[in-house]
Amino acid sequence: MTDTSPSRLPLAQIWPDDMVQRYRAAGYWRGETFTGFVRDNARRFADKTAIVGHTGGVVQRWSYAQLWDKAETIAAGLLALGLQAGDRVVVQLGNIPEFYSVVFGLFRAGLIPVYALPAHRITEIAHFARKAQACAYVAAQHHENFDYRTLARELQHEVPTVQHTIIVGDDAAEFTALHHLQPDPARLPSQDADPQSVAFLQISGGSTGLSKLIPRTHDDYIYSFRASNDICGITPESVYMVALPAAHNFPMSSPGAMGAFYAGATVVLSPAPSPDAAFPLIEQEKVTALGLVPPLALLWAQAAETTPHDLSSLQVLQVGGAKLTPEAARRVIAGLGCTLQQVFGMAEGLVNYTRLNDPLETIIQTQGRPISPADEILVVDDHGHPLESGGTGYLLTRGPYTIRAYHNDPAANARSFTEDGFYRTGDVVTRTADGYLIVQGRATDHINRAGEKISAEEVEDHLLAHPQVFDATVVSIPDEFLGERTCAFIIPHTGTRPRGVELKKWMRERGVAAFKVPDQIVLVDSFDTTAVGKTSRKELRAKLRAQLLAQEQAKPQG
Ligand code: OOB
Repeated sequence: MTDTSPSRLPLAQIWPDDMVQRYRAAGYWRGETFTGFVRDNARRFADKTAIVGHTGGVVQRWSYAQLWDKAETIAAGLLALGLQAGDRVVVQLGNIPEFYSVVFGLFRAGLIPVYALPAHRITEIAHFARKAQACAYVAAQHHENFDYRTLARELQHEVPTVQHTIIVGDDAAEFTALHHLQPDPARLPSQDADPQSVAFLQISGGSTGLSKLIPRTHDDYIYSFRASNDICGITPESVYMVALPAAHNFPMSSPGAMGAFYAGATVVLSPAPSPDAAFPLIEQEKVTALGLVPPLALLWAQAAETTPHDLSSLQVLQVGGAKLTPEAARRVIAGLGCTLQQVFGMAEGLVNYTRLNDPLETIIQTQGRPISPADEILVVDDHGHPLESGGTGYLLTRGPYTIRAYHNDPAANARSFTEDGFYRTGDVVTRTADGYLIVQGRATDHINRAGEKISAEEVEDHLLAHPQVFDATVVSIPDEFLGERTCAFIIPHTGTRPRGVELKKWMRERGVAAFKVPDQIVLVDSFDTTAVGKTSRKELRAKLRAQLLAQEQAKPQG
């Protein structure tokens, strides 16, 4: 018999003792926990508005005291179902207030959220649940015309450790509705979690194959957003808007909703990142700060020129997740008229910001500098030798809020970390003499499609499973709007000619996030590997990309 019971082993994230001592002595790690700071703020800011958002078209306004009450009720309800401290729970919710009551409820119960994006489908959710050995799944009934109850059925069938599904919405079908949980307060733990323990698992962009799980501790994550608050000017008076998906690390913690809650500020949830959805809310709630990916920032700058809405409350617009070119930065500043802050971060840890009072050219030309004086930055050449400032090379980092290992993934850990604990970010950067980073590109084959990270290898695997596909190579193509788009080169099996639309439909039917479906599909007879030798996928990708771009440029305009 196979044992399907989730492991109750504590999740660990190991920094060497001397570093732990150093980070504590410097005051970076203060022994705070998520539960601790929300409980404190429920007292300090009891009646102040913590969250403004919509559930099913109805406006919700929760005070800090209400947020805490809801979190406690959810915690006691989840524990009454039989979940136990340390169990993992996959959370897949859109930008609704319940995202935070559920997450704080999980923290209060000592449970570990695994953050999925609403765009993920069964293939990804089942992978996260297996990797994390999750025993429960929390999802919205619907989001953007997708019924997550169907996904829940498949998930419970495919991953037997997942014993419970909790649905946010009126009709939970055979599952448990969030509002029908039966709280058993006697089960609530009397002590908060160990600040050095793992608080949650975040999802990596995934450069090779499927996404990895990123364990973040209370101490390290809270430090990252407490320090971000100082750099980004977040105070109790701030109104921070979550326009990108709430589960993404950028609107979560840079400084994100978590930074805003920590400060006692107000978080406003935009149900979608479009100007149509967000602009009225900015005017109504007097939003002061928010983060966007570059394509959205450009769209907003354009829409701001003709909008009837008053956006003058906006003080800081952060842009990150993908490269903002200097030209785009100028357009964003001209269109929105507030302070631009570039954010170069990663769910694994390291976050860089341009500072609000930096000279304009620094804000336009660089992706900022690290949060912490304790962030160690190495820029190395092909042989791993550190370069002088001004040199361009691979970015490696370690520090008080950068992970030392992925969860349950020895192969990825061997690839992604050096022996002395530096994380290989996979980014190619130039470091200026004053310590600012300029992102030049990626060393690995992941595609950054408007801030959404796609593993070429993962998409190739799906395409190769198609009966008419003999071979597939997926590459990124520079795109004016998205930054990068995906193109799949396909060699069909002899005698077949699959159509692009069919292959795209096939991808969707395999239950993967829509953003992974290739934007473009090109059929080819062979990959003509003679010129590059048969060894390097990387060279092949570069060659196919160059060929396509040359063809596109040769086409007559118009
Ligand atoms: C953020 O996090 P992830 O984990 O989705 O992606 C990290 C990767 C980085 O390694 C880099 O390749 C790229 O996204 N990236 C940027 C960038 N910000 C992120 N590339 C160029 N310029 C930028 N400004 O994307 C993320 C996490 C926290 C805060 C902000 C972004």
